[in-house]
Amino acid sequence: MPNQIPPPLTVPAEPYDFGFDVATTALVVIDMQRDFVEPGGFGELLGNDVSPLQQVIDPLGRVLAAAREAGMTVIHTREGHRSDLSDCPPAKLARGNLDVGIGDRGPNGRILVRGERGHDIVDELYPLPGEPIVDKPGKGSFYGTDLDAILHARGVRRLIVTGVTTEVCVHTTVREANDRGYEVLVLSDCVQSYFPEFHRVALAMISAQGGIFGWVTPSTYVLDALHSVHDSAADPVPALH
Ligand code: TIU
Repeated sequence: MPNQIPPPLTVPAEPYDFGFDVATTALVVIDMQRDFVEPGGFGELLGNDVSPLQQVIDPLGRVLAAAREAGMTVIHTREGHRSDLSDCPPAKLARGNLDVGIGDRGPNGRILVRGERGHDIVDELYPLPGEPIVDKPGKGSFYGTDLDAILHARGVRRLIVTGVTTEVCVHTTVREANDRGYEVLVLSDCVQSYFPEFHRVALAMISAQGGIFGWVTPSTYVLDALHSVHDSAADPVPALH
């Protein structure tokens, strides 16, 4: 076989085409946890209807499968805290004046506490062994975590970002990544918000001003690109005579 340098891939995006390859790009799946996506968790306690977030599961599942098949790095994040809450800032604990808040018991266990059922990722998108899970105390995936070290160790320079919620943990992560020199593509149908207007504007803010934070595109283009990697890898090797 000739050397295995992956082909450069290009997808249409706002504000212009985004180029990537599977070797230097990671799929980042942000906070697809029961506490945000299912009833009885932190999202609902904050007064939100969680059902819009469930729309992300199907398209994101397809991207996850294609990324795995193409051999791309896949990283999952979870927002949450130690069981003694020692890593939760008092300001975060107090925020919202909630009767039941972070660390309190809900239908899926203690809210946003590591090891509890609600804190974990939904079954449909569950990490495979070997896919790093980054537990983060805040909204951004870089703050207080080893995500940057993991990406550096793998030579990753570009991120394809998915998950919830668009204007909170996704946006904070995109901003953190941008300031650290990563090129970031956000998949518009694989991120969601409890607020349709915030979702729309948050995406517009990323690609405005020539891509001030990054690029935005629907997942179909990335699926096609990733499938082309897999298809070309599956091409029969000419027999040697
Ligand atoms: N409340 C809300 O929209 N989001 C969060 O608190 N965390 C994440 O976005 N993951």
